[in-house]
Parts: sequence; C-alpha cells; structure tokens
Amino acid sequence: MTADHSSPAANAGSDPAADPRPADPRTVWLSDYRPFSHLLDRVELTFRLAPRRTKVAARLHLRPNPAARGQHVLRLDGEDLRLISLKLDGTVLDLTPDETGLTIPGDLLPNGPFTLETLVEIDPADNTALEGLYMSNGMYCTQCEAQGFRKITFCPDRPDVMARFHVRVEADAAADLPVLLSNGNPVAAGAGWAEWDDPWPKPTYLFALVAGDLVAHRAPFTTKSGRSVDLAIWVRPGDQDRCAWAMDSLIRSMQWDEKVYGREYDLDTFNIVAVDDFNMGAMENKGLNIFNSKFVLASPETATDDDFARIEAIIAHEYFHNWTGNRITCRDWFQLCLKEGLTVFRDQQFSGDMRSHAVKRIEDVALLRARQFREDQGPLAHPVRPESFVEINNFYTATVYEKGAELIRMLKVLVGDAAYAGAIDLYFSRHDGEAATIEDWLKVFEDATGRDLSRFARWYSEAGTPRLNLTETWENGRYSLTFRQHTPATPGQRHKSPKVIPIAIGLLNADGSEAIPPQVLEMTEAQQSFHFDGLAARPVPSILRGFSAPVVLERIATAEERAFLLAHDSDLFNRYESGRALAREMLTGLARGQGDLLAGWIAALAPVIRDQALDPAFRALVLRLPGEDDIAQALHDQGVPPDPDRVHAARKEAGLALARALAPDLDALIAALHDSGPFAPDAAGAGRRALSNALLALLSRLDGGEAARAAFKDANNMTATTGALVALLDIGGAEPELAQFASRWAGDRNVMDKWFMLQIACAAPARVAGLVADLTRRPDFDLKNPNRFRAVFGALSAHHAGFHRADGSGYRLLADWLLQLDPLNPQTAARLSTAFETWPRYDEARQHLIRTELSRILDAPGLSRDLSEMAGRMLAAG
Ligand code: B3K
Ligand code: ZN
Repeated sequence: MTADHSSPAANAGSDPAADPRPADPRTVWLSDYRPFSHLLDRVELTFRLAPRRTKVAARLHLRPNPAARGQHVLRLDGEDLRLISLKLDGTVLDLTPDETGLTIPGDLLPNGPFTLETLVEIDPADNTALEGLYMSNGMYCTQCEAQGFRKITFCPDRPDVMARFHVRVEADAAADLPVLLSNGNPVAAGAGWAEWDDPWPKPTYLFALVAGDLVAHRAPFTTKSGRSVDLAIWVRPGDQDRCAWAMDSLIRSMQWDEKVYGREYDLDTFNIVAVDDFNMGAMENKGLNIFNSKFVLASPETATDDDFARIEAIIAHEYFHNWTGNRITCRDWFQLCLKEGLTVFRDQQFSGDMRSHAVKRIEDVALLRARQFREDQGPLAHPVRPESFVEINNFYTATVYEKGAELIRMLKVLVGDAAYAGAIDLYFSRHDGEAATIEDWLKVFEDATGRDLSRFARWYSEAGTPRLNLTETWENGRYSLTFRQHTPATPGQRHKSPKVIPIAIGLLNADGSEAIPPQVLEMTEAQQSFHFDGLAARPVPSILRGFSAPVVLERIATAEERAFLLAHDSDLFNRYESGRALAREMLTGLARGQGDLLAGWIAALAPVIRDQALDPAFRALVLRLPGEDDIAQALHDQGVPPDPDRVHAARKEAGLALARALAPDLDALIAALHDSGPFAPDAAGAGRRALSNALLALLSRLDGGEAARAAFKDANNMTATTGALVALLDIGGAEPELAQFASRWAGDRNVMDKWFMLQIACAAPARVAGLVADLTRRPDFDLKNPNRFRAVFGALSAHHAGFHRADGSGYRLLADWLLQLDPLNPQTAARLSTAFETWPRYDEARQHLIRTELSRILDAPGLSRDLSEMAGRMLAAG
C-alpha cells in the first residue's frame, strides 16, 4: 500500500473571536487559569447533623503557594452558608461573606503556615438541588462534584487544591442514624459519632459523607500485593438481597484493573451507598462511592438485562476513577475529559472483556451517535475540552464523556497496544498525586512513543463531527481509496482543520475472503489517497472497521454491496453497519414517499435473523430498526426537514413488513431461544432474551398479542416481563398487564419508573402529551425525585413523534415542567432541556414553536444559571 496526499489551505484553527455572541458576565475561561494563592495541607471537619440546622466546623491548614507569588488575598468559596464564627490562628476575624464566598484581605494573612477555623450552619432538609449535603428518605448524603463542597463549608473549592481530610460525624442521639460514613479509613467510633481519616490528598469534589439507617452487604477482597480490603454496599433495610450483582461487579472490576492496568486499591475499606434521590448515575468519592439506587439494586425479578449490564459498567467506571480521576485528578474543570474520557474508555474495555467486544462496540457506537453526534451537530456543540462555561454541570456531556473516550481509543489504535500500555504506565508514575491537564496526557504519549501529537490534539479543541468522504477507483490492477475530510462549523468555531483519523479497513474478495491483511490507514490531511497494487480483481472495501474514528462516513454504495457486507464481512461491527445503512436508506425512502426499498432490505436482513449459528445478541442488534430521531437526522442530512408523523409511520410499516416476511419462522425462532434454567445475567442469556423479545414484538403485530400475553403471564424475570409488556403496548392492548404490573410493584420506586417510562415510550403519538399530563397527576409522581422526573419527561422527549407534535403540545408540556423543576433542581432541569437541541432540523413552524418555548424559559424570572445557559446557547444558534 502506498499513500499520497494534498493539503488545501485548511489549517485555520478554532476562532473563538469569530463568535458573535455577547459573553455572559458569569463566563469562566480556560485561558484565565491561575494557580491558587495558597496550598491546603489538611482539612479537619466536624459535622453535627440536624435536618434543618447542621453545624459544620472546619479547620483549614494553609500556607502561601510559592507558585502563586503576588496573589495577596485568600478567597474561599461558600454559598448558602450561615457563618457563625471565623478565626485565623485562633484570633476572631469580623468579616462578612458575599453571595459566593469570603475574602480574607492580604494584610491579615501570615507569610507562613496558618490555620483558619470556621463554623457554619446549613439546611440539608431544604436542599432539593441535591448538591452539597442533602437528605434522601431520612438519610444524609453529599454530592460535591463539581462545585457542591462550597455549599457545605467555606473552602477553596477547585480541583487543583488537594488536601488530606479528617472527618468527624456526630448524630443527634434521638436521630436514627446508626451508620456514619466518610472518605478514607475508619479511625474511631462511638455511640452517635464516627471519625474517618483519608491519607490520600484529594480535591474537595471527592469529599463525601453519608449518615443513615443502612445495612451492609459485605465481602472481603485481597489486593495482589496482599492488602485486605473490606468491601461494603450500604442500602436501606430490605434491599440487602439485591446487592449481589453489584458486589460481584465490583470484585471483577478490582481484579481487572490489577490485571489490565496494574492498578491496585489503596485503602482498607471501600464503601458504596445506594440513594434514591440522585442527579446522575453515581459518584466516585474517594473510598465512598455514592450511587443512584437504580444502578446498584438488582434481582432477576426487578432488573432487566440492560440494568444488569449498566450496573456492571457503572460500578466499574466509578471504581476505575480511583486511579483515573482520584489519584490523578484534573487541574481545572476544563480538563474534565482527562478523567471522564479515560474512565469511560476503561469501563468500555472492561465490559468488552466481560461480555462480547463486538456487541459492546456496536452498542457504544449506537449511543455515541444517538447522543454525541446529535449534540455535535446542534447548537450545544462544544469541544471535548471546552474553552469556557457558565455552569460546569452543563458540560458533563456526551462529548466530554463519549467522544472523550473515542479519542483515547483512537490514540490506542494509532500507537498500538504495547505502546499504549507503556504510555499509561508513564502517566501513572509521572502524575500520581497531581492535578493534570490534557497537555500532560498527550506529552506522556509523545514521550513514550516518540510521536508528535500536535495535530492529534486538535480533536480536543475543535468541536463537530468530521465528515469523511470516500471515492474509489480501479485502474490497471491498482485499487485506490481517496478520502476527503471536512468538519462542519459549530457555534463559535467557523473554521476547522484536518484531523488525524485512523481508518481501519479490509478489502474483500467476491467470496468474502480478505484480499489483503486488514490494516489501519492514518489520515492526517484534508485529502489523502491510498493505493493497493497486486489485486486480482476489484475488491469490496470494508471501511472504518470497528468504528475506528468518531466520524460520519459518507460513502455511496449499492444495496447489493451493503447486503454483501452484511452477509460476509469478517468485522462484525461493519456487518451491523451495513445492515444499519440499508435500514436507514429504506426508512428515509419510505418517509419521503420515494421508492420502495422494503423488499431488498428484508431480503438482506432475514438470512441474518434466521442464522442460528450467529450470536443472538448480534442478531438482535441487526433486527433493531434505527430510531426515529436517527431517521430524522438522516432526512435532515439529505436536505429534507423531517416530518415526525411520516417517520413514525415508516418505522411501523417496516416493522410490519418484516414481521410478515418472517412469519413462517417466528414461532420456531422464538422457541429455539427459550431458556429453561434459572436466570443468569450473563451476556449469552441476555443476548437470547434480547432477540426473543424483539421477535415477540414482531409476532404481536400478527397475532394480536396472544403470544405476548402468554409470555407476560409466564415471565419469571424483569427482562421477559418488560419485553412482553412492550410488545403489547406497541399494539395498543396492554391495559390489564399495566394494571397488574402497577399493583405488584407499587412499593418499588425503581421498578415503577419502568412502568411510567414504558407506557409513554410506546404510546401513539397523539396520546403522548395527554398521557404524560395524566401521569403527573398521580400521587406517586414526585417532582423532587430525579429518577421519576426523568422516567416521565425523558420518555416524553425521547418519543420523537409525540414530542414533536405539530400543535406544539409536547414542547409546551416539557417547558412548563422544566420551569417548575428549575427552582428545585436546576441541574436536572438543565439536563432535560437538551430535548430542544435538535430544533434546527425541523420545518419553520416547529422551529418557531420550539424557539418560543426556549424564549419563554429564558425570560422566566429567577431562572437558574444552569437552565439559562442551556436555553441561551440553544437560542443563540438561530
Ligand atoms: N464524576 C461523576 C459525575 C459528576 C457530575 C456532576 N454534575 C460521575 C462519573 O462520571 O463517574
Ligand atoms: Zn466518570
């Protein structure tokens, strides 16, 4: 293979100066980073817990930072704190805090080490934002990332200020709080109090405290160098029999990190606590992970296979943060992808090792496209390392996490497995105990491999999904591939430069065999050709195998060629990809009322579905039709504003046609997947159940739901139950089953979230808004519980045709509820507002309706910083 390239004048980088938007005065800039004025050696905290009046006494041991000479004041962050007393080296200071903190003037500050003591009062029972110290079902817990610690006490609340923490927790004798936990190792305890000491310096965002009436599911662990660790998962009494899977996942994660990354655990205890009210999935606080109970508790009766897989992945993710995030943390919040991208990549590797790499990759790419590509193509697009933010919580995004992980994956493909391992070892030895940057990260790879990564670094600073266009020629026995790359403009970045793109390829002979050894082409220029000589005949190319780069591949191929790859490619990802391309072309054709590609699609798909030698999990993925949001984006890419009703109808029509084509085989195919043994949440069983459920949904289209009704009655696990329920909801006949489900699970919040979510997800488009409104009137709809709010309003926004009703009812309903939620929980309100990010795709009438709702949100008095930043960014792109 030989390569040549030409690079048109396309080297203009990002140009924030071209951003026409007026800067929000609250904007924080990466370029403004300065080291903190002081070093914080040690923090001693005493909590006297009381729901409305918790007292926090803090003693901070500080000294001037030699790296920050010339900064004369000491600024402590602090919000919503009632300051009772303040002392410097024992002397009372009479200073008044402002809205966001406390400034100690330089003339009061010693030149050497000193101690600052504060006593504050806070109100955890009134904390519905779930940031800082708050209460959930009578228990106390904390969430400090990113900037929640400042709601607990006055302190420099930034990740580059790291200290050793000693914590004493005292509970009122009358309170029922037998379990008192914090970070690190337990050092002493008595009736109503406990002390914890964390020997590892950490930033405030990793601080945690939990107090409650909890029971533990325990297990011992011995690290490879012989340290005994007490593992415990703490839950409410009654939930302890649903912790086995999470514990098993934790032990496997610890073993995997030792084996694959050489990383051992470094404390005597590792605690995980499950809480019902939590803004996200989980949090990696040092030695005391706090989890949304949804991602801990599982039994076959209450959790689906997807739940089991997600629990395994999130337990691993938080555990892996102990090294990638905690031991090596981020210098500032702009470097968030340093810990999140790497940790997501590590949890993806882990899940691949535990399950099937190909299936895991297909699922990860589906998620990347559904969430990150969507973000990258809309008004909220931002680089993996953003340059500014108003509210950092708005940047815990698919771009930082999922695209961040893709960048690590590309690096690994580019340098090779052995060099990757060497660079990672260097990263751990060079930066352990530090707060690092993306520059540090790339330097490690440069030093370990001798490569120049300056061009690769553009992936971190430029937003947008590159489009990779491919043309092929076959002349005189020479086969050539010519790639052109182009990244569309994104907000604030009009001009983009060429990226380094690893393109894994294979060339196939007519019998499906490989004409050349599979290889990785390294594209570095705007346009580049690669030549292959010595081939006997024109091959069929298999491009971007394993999705080797997060790009949109623009390649025109015939349906025959796609069908050939779906049947023969040795790369399972690209087999799936060919099936997906066929399905998208067929569905966009149907939605546009053009041509009928159904027969060709079915002819290509059916043999894969019937092929019992293939992994059922893979067949289930191939069978899964592209979602309506995906089809809408494909239409937009074709220059057609999507009509949500037609998209919905096209998908229904394709499902029915497929069901009819497979009809003679459906019963036998389902029967062959039947499991008679006890439920096990392993990948093989999960794959069989996924395929069985997908086929059952097809069968229901033909038999009026008879088989699904029987399956619902017989179901002995939640995967089978929800599979049958979805099949029935889809055909509109599940009233008795919904009622049975609700009466069986009324007392279980996590299971009932499924009940709320599924009926919205499967409702006919015209019914969605009415159904959501009805569900919010139920006594068990709780605005303050993020899981319940997301179950309902996440399902509304994910229901493409229901949310995008032409009358604007979906938009209005969501905006009304975001405005209700915002004063209570701005973080969750801001997160769900991303439902509106796709507005530029739609027709003018819908654009107008969405922009009207976004303006209404933006104009609301007292709007949070979180939601105002999001609404403002979405509107600015107009
Ligand atoms: N680091 C946390 C996320 C914190 C989100 C703050 N808004 C969980 C994780 O990524 O592991
Ligand atoms: Zn994380």
